[in-house]
Amino acid sequence: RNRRRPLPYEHIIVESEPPVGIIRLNRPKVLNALSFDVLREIADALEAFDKDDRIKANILTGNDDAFSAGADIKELSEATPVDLIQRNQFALWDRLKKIAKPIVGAVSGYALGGGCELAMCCDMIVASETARFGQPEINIGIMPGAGGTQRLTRTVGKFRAMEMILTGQHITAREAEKHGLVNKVVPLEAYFGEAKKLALQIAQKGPVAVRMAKEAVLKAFDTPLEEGLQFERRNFYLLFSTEDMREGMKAFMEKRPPNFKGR
Ligand code: DAK
Repeated sequence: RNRRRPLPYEHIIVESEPPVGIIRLNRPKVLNALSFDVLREIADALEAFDKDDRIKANILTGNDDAFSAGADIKELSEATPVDLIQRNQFALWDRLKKIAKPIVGAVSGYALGGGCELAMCCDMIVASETARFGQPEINIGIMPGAGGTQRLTRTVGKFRAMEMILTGQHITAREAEKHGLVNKVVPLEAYFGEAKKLALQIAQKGPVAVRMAKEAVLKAFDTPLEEGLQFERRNFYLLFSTEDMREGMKAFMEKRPPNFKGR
């Protein structure tokens, strides 16, 4: 319990508090700008938690002032298309997309550009009242490049997404809540605790069912309904082969809490 293990990370702080894995972006001087190395570390840490049986859910967070102000503009300013291709930064974003265990984003302060896109890679978002979301890339002559035009549009709708992406204006946590971009907004002192509550709640469920359910929900983003329903059905059938399913239903009938084993 509350074990902290020092890991070889430079730009993030990783805390293993089974059943929750916590990843904090830690470049406060640049508002947690996402350099290539930060992203790589986030992907490494999430993959390590995916392999750790004691961890059932993750929290991805920054600090009170910034979740992340986006891609590291210093690093990008000199880049050529060939640099971008060679660095293959998109591969890192693809790794984030493949994380199997749920990720709760705990967002306070700025979540801009790549930072907003990183928040949208999470499965749920708890925001502090001070959080601000935006895709300001247009202000520096580019456009969202890590899913913003797609994920934001699917989440808040075409008109709102156009406004944010074409004007670069930020929206407040309350507006984000109204438009379905965050699960809940709480006072500054409470956002991390709320995120943890959500993670702990999920951690009590059967891990295989959680994993299959997450996968099926994400499938809704890139499949037509019929195909998505087929996918859901496969995962549903599969859960009937787990010990956790027998245990869950047995526990219900015996009026006791289930003892899930992730088998
Ligand atoms: N990159 C680098 N440094 C940043 C930064 C960023 N995105 N954001 C802030 N900083 C640094 C500032 O330069 C400043 O450093 P010093 O001057 O003290 O050395 C320090 O953080 C504090 O920032 P400010 O002094 O500006 O603080 P303010 O409170 O006045 O303003 C702000 C806060 C968040 C409104 C402002 O810093 C700001 O507008 N920041 C930039 C926000 C932004 O434009 N973000 C979008 C970046 S473009 C890709 C995938 C994705 C992307 C790119 C490629 N591939 C897969 C290839 C994504 C692109 C983006 O995100």
